Amino acid sequence: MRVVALAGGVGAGKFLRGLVRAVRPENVTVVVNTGDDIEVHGLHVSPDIDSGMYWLAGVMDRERGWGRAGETFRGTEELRRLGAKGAWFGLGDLDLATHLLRTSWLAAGMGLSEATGELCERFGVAARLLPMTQDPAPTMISIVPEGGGVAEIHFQQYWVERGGRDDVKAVRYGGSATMPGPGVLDAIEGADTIVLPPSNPIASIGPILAVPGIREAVAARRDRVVGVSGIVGGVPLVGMADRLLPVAGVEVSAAGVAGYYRDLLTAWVVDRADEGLAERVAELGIRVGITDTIMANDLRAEALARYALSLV
Ligand code: FO1
Repeated sequence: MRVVALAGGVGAGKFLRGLVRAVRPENVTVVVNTGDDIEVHGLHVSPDIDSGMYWLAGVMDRERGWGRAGETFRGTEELRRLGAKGAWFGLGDLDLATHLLRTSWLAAGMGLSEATGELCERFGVAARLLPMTQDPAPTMISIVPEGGGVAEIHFQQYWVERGGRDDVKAVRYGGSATMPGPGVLDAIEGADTIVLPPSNPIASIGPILAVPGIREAVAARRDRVVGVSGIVGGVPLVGMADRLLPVAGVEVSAAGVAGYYRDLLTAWVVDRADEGLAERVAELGIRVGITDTIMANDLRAEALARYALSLV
């Protein structure tokens, strides 16, 4: 069985660890959000690619949710001491190796997709990770700064530099002027099942769907698409979805997100805590699955992945 997952962030990372236990990793293709990518100290940082890669390689920091386990930040501390612009973004010392290698390959003319494949091979990741696009596609957030007016800033400035505390007025996806990365459309067209893991719909999945051709390709396979809600009991399991969903006019609930994806889904998995929303989801013409969606460990993630796959 060939499975494609659209992914970004912690929820996807946990889910992918379960997915490669439910399906042979060689048969899993992950289309990854690059809207979070940012250049820091001249280095190309791809947080969601690295997140997927580190989670699948088993070298992630489970508690922090991003970066490497056993990480130190001596380089970043020194950069801060030296007043480096951009040192608000914490690059771990182990993580730096990834960014240095990737950046050197990109500078030598390699594409982001090939560089991702090379890194995954060296990290022993058997699943295929494909950047949604090889073109720059930054997700931009319009905020209301203290002095008033509106300012548009990079997603990482909003989330990391400013701590996600601003009032958000709009989200703009950079991918709308780009084309899908190599292999992305073929993977979607050839998949037996397409999964939307419990990732942030606006910050992680939205940018992927905004790359011209991807939403259409997924919608064309709607009968094979299953998603898992990352909102449980009206609260996101991690991250800032509660702050971004209302900007897109989406209710912060498992039913609200199902509505946001309604043209794409054949089935939607909600947590037992949201059993009461099942009827609303079913009214959208979407099959509802109810199970325990909290992925406390790989076994729970595997059970969730198996359950989601069983619905299509
Ligand atoms: N998140 C933070 O909250 N603070 C950081 O300093 C930070 C650095 C960082 C460096 C590399 C990387 O791959 C991820 C990093 N993240 C950091 C996580 C990242 O900002 C977001 O959580 C993701 O982009 C959302 O998926």
